[in-house]
Amino acid sequence: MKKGLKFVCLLLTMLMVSSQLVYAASPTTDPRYATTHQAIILDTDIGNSTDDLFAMEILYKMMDAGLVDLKGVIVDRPGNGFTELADIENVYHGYPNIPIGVERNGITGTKVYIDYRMLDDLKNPDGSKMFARSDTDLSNNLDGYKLYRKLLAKEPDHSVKVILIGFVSSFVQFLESAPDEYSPLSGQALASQKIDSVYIMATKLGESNELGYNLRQDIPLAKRFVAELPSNVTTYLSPSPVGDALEYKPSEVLSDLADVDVHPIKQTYMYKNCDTGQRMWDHLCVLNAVFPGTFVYSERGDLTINDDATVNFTPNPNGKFMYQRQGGEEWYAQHREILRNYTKMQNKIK
Ligand SMILES: [Ca+2]
Repeated sequence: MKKGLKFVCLLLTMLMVSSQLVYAASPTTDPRYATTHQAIILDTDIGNSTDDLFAMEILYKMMDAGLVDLKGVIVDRPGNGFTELADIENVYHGYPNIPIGVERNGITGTKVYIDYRMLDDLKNPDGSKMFARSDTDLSNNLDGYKLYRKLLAKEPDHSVKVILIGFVSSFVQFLESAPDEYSPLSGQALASQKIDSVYIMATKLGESNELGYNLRQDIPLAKRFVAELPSNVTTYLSPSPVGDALEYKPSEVLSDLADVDVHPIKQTYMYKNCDTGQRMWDHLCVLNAVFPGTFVYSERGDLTINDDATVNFTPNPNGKFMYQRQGGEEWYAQHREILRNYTKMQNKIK
């Protein structure tokens, strides 16, 4: 059995034995436990905390294993150098042709905790770039909301999962977009027709009613996001308290990457202080999307956002929101292992 496939089986087994699991059937034979070639659009604020890098790392390796089909990456962080990081990621992991959408009108002025844009400047001893880039002139890339429209228009109905691990500027612009050359549908109608579900790292539900980092940067925008999501698109929140207990120490990261000389995560941890109190939040949205049925969620409900950066979650069997619940000690031990195994796993040679 190939190393990648073997690991996926191990991962499924680990998820299966988790005390958090709902179902009892064998995950390796039950399609409820993993997706196959699941179409995904990733929307990230890459270039701040490193957990976006781990979410991407996992997605590319899931591509290698045939679990997902990453249709596009939206970089929801305006400013020079962030889109280039997504390009470095695509190229490094062997997927240079995954399109990248750019947010040019989004949230600015937020604190960048770990600025790893220097990856694009690193050189090999012979003067060549340490991290290769695609030939694409990124200044011509589509706006993020346009890329949503272009990608979704081509996909079967109710087939795409959207993973939001940053701000929601591009996604809201997409929801509010008008018919164009890609689709005669409005953004909301396109979302309702094409998107299966949304996975967003947001709120502190389960611990408090705080809105959380990603949404509180622009509360009017967050309100539009919640109000304009189509009612048939179930949206799974991954509240920050779930990831708060998932620490991946810089020393462990570097140890797990000891066998490779050059890796975007390794060089980030070598050159930057990553001991900032960050935890591993974002990749949980990926796991939630790709292993449906293996996590425990709240009941369905409605979400409203208040001006004081709090939320109200009101149970409603017809509500479009659910939130992931925190695991126990055993669950966290297993999820630390899952994360570390993904880091250690080699990309498939293409
Ligand atoms: Ca993020």
